[in-house]
Amino acid sequence: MKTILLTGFEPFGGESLNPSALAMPMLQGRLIAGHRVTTAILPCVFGQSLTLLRREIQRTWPALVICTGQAGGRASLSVERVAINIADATIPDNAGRQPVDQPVVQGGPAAYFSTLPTKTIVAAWQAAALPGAVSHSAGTFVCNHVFYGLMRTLARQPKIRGGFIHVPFLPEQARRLASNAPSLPLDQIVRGLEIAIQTSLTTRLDRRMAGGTIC
Ligand code: PCA
Repeated sequence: MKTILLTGFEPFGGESLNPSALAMPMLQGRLIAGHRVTTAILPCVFGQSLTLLRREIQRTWPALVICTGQAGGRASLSVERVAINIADATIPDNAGRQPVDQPVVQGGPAAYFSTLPTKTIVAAWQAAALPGAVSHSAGTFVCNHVFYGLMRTLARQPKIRGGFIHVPFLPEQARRLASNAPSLPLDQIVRGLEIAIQTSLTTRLDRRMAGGTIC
């Protein structure tokens, strides 16, 4: 049976949980559009995260790869459109590494685009009453690093579709912060990822639609 590789990240930046990791056991083994979901949790560490992702791609040989991570402060599920060749960390990763103004890949192209049907995914989220948007920046921390490395790997494997989705804080994380950070319950995050997988497997050409984007 064909496989889908779905990844989340371990907690980072002083948090004790990461919604992208908590969603993984809830989707592990799920059958979606004739494909079996297999999941992995990546370390929030430059380099190691990408090594593990590449190993999982070789092990599972998936038809689709969606990596996910937490974007605290965002109110919507966001499907990232572009990965950039910059690592510029404002905090250390979980191994204490903090690259500043460095390329993800020396000599690599400035950017890679997601090959997910981004606008169609947002339309499907909206139809399911989930907050969703296309994002044009995955940041310059470990998520963008993994996203860039993923798309570089898949550029040589054009049959495998892939991309990155950021998810908001959980309500319990937002409550712990003094500010009024936006959040989304875990069951809605899981439903959103399920919809993104389903849509990616069943949509060949992305639709053109204005709006629904964040920077
Ligand atoms: N979010 C971070 C890294 C891990 C995660 O879940 C980011 O957006 O780069």
